[in-house]
Amino acid sequence: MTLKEVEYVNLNLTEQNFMDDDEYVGFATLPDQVHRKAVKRGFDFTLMVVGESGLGKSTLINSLFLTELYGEREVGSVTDRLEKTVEIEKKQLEIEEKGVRLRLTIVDTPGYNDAINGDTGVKSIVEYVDKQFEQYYTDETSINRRHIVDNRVHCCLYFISPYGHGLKPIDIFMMKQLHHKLNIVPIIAKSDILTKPEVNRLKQKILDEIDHHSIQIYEFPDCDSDEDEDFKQQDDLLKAAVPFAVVGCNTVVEAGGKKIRGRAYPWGIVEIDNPSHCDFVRLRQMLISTHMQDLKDVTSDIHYENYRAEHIQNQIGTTQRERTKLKRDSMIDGTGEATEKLLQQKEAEIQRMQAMLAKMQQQLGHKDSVTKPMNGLAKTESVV
Ligand SMILES: Nc1nc2c(ncn2[C@@H]2O[C@H](COP(=O)(O)OP(=O)(O)OP(=O)(O)O)[C@@H](O)[C@H]2O)c(=O)[nH]1
Ligand SMILES: [Mg+2]
Repeated sequence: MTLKEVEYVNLNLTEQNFMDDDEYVGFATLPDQVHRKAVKRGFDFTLMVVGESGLGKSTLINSLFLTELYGEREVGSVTDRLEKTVEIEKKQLEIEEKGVRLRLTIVDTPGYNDAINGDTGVKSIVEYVDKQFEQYYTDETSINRRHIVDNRVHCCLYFISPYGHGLKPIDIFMMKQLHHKLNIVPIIAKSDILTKPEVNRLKQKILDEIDHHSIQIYEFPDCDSDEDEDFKQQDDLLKAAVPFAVVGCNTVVEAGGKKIRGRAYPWGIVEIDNPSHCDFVRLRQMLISTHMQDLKDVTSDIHYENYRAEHIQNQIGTTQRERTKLKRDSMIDGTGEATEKLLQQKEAEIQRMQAMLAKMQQQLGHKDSVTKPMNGLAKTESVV
């Protein structure tokens, strides 16, 4: 294409060019088309809660979504809600707001405990996350790819104890097991037991330790420069709130004739929806109204690509071993025509996968958002 032609194509199709509406090419409706299609298809989002036992994980997810959704229903007695989670529980909900459907999956995990089930707890959670990637990969590479259900974990709320002095060894270990697989959003649990200065101190301590141990938590994207001042201010407040200090509860208390969701103590009420009491509202705002799509994009573009690269690399390793074995056997038994053909097939397969990896590496290299080391891709050279 010549330069002149490029200039022609770049002409702005505004009213000056086309006086009559009928003469528009029509691609200005593309955003509407994309919007309509997305609304029709609905949205999937999977949230996981992880952390030590008894920190209020199940309570918080109930506070975040379930109680509101089942608002009409009779709330069970308090003891119903105090049970310890003993296995990974997946809860699925469909929420509809102004015609937009959201399929929300909440993965509640059993809390671990340094002494008792630390290792097995960690292992089963990591396995769960990997299994979702594996399923997605299988679906994506299968012939019928039309109705893939995305169960990949898009966000992990990691609960940190308010009783300690920062991260515990098990927290560091667990976050390191997970940080290249999903978006970790750290949470200070049960923050009602801390005073404001204590919360601030603990937040800083946790952030320092996260940095010191090179743990990669979810990084909030920079705000677009064309956003309005109000939005930018909200965004700054959100970023400054990490790790979110939350309070969870499923009880409604009466105060001054008003019904409030909160925890009633002899000395007063902690309102979970009050931003000056805790960061619950900010966390919900971030998860639902402002960062859901970014969490999904990072999952897909970085964590899943990491998994895919590692997976392809493992496949290359297996095929290379098969090829070596074939070669060795053929040296002993002599090379038949069938073996020769098989060897060529293996060679072609290895080359195809290596090309795929190189392409992924190149694509990811161009993305500004890639700040994390690519687990799988980093090893590419040793295999090729
Ligand atoms: N003070 C306070 N107590 C809370 C809070 N959230 C939950 N609790 C209480 O903490 C206890 C444990 O809550 P759960 O939600 O079962 O904790 P969990 O993290 O799911 O525990 P596991 O299922 O064992 O992993 C319950 O008695 C809750 O009422 C909170 O924000 N502040
Ligand atoms: Mg629980």
